[in-house]
Amino acid sequence: MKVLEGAVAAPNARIAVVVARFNSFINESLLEGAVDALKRIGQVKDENITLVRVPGAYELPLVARRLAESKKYDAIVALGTVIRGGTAHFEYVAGEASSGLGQVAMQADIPVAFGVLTTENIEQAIERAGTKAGNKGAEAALVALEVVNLLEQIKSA
Ligand code: INI
Repeated sequence: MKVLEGAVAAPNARIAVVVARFNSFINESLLEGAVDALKRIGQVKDENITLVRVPGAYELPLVARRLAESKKYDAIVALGTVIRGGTAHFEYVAGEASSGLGQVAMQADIPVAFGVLTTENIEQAIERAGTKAGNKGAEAALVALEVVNLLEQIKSA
């Protein structure tokens, strides 16, 4: 049986990390987790990581698309936090971020990891940004590297 499964270390990978400023106190922890995971676990070189800041999660897909189209990156890690408020705004922002980033991955044919928290409240976001529920930024970064390696394996299988 042939099994294709990507490793996590990707020393030659070129990664763009796109992070939203909205809810920045959470997003900076996601970013810290993502960069730590890329470098320490993924062995990605500092000079091969590009950080891009955008206003909010709604802007992630367009900017991710431009980055993907530049062909300068093997994967994109998108980071943001959408916290439910009293209106339907949450649904629109979270929905666009999610479906937009998915579309970018499919159109550009590179991994676009979804490191966007969509939570009911601030506590849930804090829990997922480096406290008791781990760090979703780090998880997204590692997923991006694994899929980069998996796609490479599929190509050469
Ligand atoms: N952007 C976020 O990243 N998270 C949010 O929770 C959020 N809320 O709730 O409003 C948010 N809004 C801004 C949005 O991403 C856009 O920047 C804005 O609508 C302009 O396009």
